[in-house]
Amino acid sequence: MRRLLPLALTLSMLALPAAAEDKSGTSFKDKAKAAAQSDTAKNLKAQGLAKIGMDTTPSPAGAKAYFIEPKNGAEVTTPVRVVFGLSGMGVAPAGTQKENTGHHHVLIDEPAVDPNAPLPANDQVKHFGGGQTETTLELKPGKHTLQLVLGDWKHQPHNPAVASEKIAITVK
Ligand SMILES: [Cu+2]
Repeated sequence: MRRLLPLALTLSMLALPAAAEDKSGTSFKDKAKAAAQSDTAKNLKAQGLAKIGMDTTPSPAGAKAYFIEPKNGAEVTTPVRVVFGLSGMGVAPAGTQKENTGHHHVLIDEPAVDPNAPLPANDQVKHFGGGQTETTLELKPGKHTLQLVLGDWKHQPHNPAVASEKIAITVK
């Protein structure tokens, strides 16, 4: 019983502003409260999206990454000069959070990568976080595949991903 009484008082106090609202319309305080609640809802939504790996940076429609060099099917000698092409977006160094930009990555011989996570850096995934638009690769003789994938400021592919077709080359 001693616990029920304060609860009843609290409830009746909470009911009062609602009654006032009915008479005078929505007060500024209520609007602020509603705004705070909707911010909370937005934050919760963002957190939820982040949890399922959907916090990717959007790419504009029609953005394309492509190889200027080498051409698909080319026979080349090592070191292989690779020139990156990008249209519909701009190149920005890693760490620079700017709309419709990213930096290039070259994927060599089809490494498994998660499109919803920052790209790893290893022998098969090369980052060009300085904003480079070309490089030379040391490749062993034989057939190789190359693919360009643009990453956002945190090295994560955009949504939808901006990636070139996979090209096949033969190193002599
Ligand atoms: Cu990167």
